[in-house]
Amino acid sequence: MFIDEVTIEVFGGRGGNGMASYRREKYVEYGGPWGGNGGNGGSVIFVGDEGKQNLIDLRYQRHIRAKNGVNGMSKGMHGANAEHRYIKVPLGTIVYSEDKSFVLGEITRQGQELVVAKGGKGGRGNMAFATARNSTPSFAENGDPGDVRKLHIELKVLADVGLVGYPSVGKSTIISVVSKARPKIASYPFTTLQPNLGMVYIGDDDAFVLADLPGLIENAHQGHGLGIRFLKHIERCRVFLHVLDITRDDPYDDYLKINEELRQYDEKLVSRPQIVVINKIDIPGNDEKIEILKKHIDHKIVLISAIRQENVKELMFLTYEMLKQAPKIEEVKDERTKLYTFEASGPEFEIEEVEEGFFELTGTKLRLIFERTDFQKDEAVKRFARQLRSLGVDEALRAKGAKNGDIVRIFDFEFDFIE
Ligand SMILES: Nc1nc2c(ncn2[C@@H]2O[C@H](COP(=O)(O)OP(=O)(O)OP(=O)(O)O)[C@@H](O)[C@H]2O)c(=O)[nH]1
Ligand SMILES: [Mg+2]
Repeated sequence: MFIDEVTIEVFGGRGGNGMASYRREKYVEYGGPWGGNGGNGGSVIFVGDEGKQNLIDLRYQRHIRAKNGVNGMSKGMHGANAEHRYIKVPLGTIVYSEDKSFVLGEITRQGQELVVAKGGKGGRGNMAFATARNSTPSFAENGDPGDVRKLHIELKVLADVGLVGYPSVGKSTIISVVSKARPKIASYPFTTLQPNLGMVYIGDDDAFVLADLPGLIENAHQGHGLGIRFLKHIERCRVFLHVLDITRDDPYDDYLKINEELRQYDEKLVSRPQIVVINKIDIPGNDEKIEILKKHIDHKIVLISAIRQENVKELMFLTYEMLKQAPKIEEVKDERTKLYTFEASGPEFEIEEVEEGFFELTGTKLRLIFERTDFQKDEAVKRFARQLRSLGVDEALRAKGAKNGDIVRIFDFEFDFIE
């Protein structure tokens, strides 16, 4: 099965909590704070891997979690950072937000990394809070939660050169004689149901990636045949090998129709460098059709017999030369989408008066300091209150008309408002 679209959920690990503890030593009467920091949570990281051909692995692991950081310990020991969770993905993988309104990034190179869910920072232990004024703080910070996101993942095959043409013209036969790819070959249409990639070596050091694609037919862009589903995989080919079967009734008409399909899908595709490959010349009696093609087509034309491997090597050399001249294709510039980093966005805090005397507080900064607070500890709660004050929350509440005894809800907790 060829999977090129999948929706998954990723979870960065939670940061470990900081520890609140004290030094207890025989000869030290008042031991100082001695709680270590929590370790950072692991991140979920995609890594480009040439060996992967499609997204099938993700299909079977829709929820990907990285580990939590280890909590801080006493005796000043810090918790260990959690290891990151690395997920291998094929080159050409594009990571979108679930609704596809944003691109988080794209993997185009072997070994390239993309953090798709960042782990939370570890909380600081009480050791870290000791100051001249408060030398024995009793509280520590909780670790931050990791990112949690739903993502839409799409693969657009990254091939340099794409074989396009009607079904049964011999595209798979060509890739099978120039690379190690071994797609199914048969005389019925739509033998190829998914893109096949093959490396074509030119001499000792040079190579390019060739893609064999399912055959196109008229109105493919409207979903006919295997249709549009695979057209996206040729978007990023820099050179097309447009394969014609000389034994068909009117190969020139085929040529026009396929080009029209490309144009309908994306105007840009028709201006890409193209070599017209006339295949099956081992079958005699088609000279007249060859003359018509030569007369009407402006692109470079190469005659081959894929099955007899005639002129196929020469075709690959020529393709390689054309590829070297061909313009680079920009990385995903999906006009509908813009690059987005998922950085926490939105106001630091917001206040809504849900009903008379009942206020609900939300916001990004507020969430962060809330998550870090250990509400079991008096001193930590006091610190939380101070942080709210310096954020300007108290003042804003008062401005909204909050009075003594009103209730203020902050995420999971409710507090009394005290003037
Ligand atoms: N005589 C002759 N037959 C060929 C040649 N190349 C391919 N064929 C035959 O044409 C038929 C179709 O070949 P494929 O390579 O499967 O064609 P395709 O373009 O990949 O077809 P789809 O995957 O359906 O789009 C097979 O029966 C091949 O053996 C050739 O050079 N000469
Ligand atoms: Mg095929």
